[in-house]
Amino acid sequence: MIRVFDPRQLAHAPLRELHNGGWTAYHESPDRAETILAAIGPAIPARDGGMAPIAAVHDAAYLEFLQVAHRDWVATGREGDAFAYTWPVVRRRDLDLMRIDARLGRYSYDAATPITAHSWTAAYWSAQTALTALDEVVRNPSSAAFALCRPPGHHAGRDYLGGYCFLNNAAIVAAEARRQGLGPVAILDVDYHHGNGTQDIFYEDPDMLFVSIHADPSTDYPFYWGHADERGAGAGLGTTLNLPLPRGTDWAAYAPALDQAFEAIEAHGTRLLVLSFGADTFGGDPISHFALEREDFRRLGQRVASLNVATVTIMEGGYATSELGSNVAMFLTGLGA
Ligand code: SP5
Ligand code: ZN
Repeated sequence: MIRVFDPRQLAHAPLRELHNGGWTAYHESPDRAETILAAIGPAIPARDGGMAPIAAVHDAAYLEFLQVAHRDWVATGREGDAFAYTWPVVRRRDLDLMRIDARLGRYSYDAATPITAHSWTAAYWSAQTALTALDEVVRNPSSAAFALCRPPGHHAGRDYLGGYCFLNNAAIVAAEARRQGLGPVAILDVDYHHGNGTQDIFYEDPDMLFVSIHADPSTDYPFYWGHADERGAGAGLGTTLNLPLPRGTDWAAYAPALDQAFEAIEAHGTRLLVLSFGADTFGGDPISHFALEREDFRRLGQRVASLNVATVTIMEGGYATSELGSNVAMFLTGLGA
């Protein structure tokens, strides 16, 4: 199986994040990707597919903001990484504000996703890494490809960042695959956290299936999205399937949800699957509360392979850095080739 990794993704390295009311070292660190690469290599670098597939998913003003935000932050006299502290949640209006703090609030939904001088570069090459993996699957339709992406993407929406995510790699690949006529396309998200950005982007889309297995948002980030009663809206009603599971979920409890997800993916007539893969379902993850073991990632890979559908796997979360490489390698072993 082709692995894609681009070193320009490593340039994004925020110093710290707000976590449980204080500062901690940033969990989504560059060494996550380095340790995965060491365990799974070799990988090919990303090819530059340009802005068009990114602009097909994200809002133009948001993309412009991402590129200038840190520069504007510094120009205001600030040091370090940029992040918001005020959000327009009450009586939102489309105000065209220039103040960097107003723009940070307008284009984010959490305070745990700092923007550095290199965040745009890293996010851009993360998206290109995902697109290159799609391209590899297109060139060899029977195959699967793994995109070693970071920063991750599934919390980012059309015009907002959050959850360590800036550009929604899975959504960009899914939209591009559909544009190329590779559909029906489905997205399966198995990161510990609900993929709220991906869900939102396709919420009213009648022919993009989004299925997510994740920690119950009643107890876990991102709280406001990912509940079982969210099923899509308008023409997209029924094309979103949320399968929240309680803290403590192990493989025995996880596997039936996976069966349910696969039923929906097969019923959709899926010809191309985009898999948002997070290894933060691991029992040893420092910010998560499922109980999958190393061997379970092989089982997960095998179950995905048994679908017999062309699959682009995109790396999302996973923060147990010392075990992350072997967990991802295990998953790829199960996925085959
Ligand atoms: C891509 C991805 O996995 N993003 C995750 C973002 C999670 N950010 C906030 C997590 C806060 C977890 N706090 C739990 C405390 C555990 N003791
Ligand atoms: Zn996650």
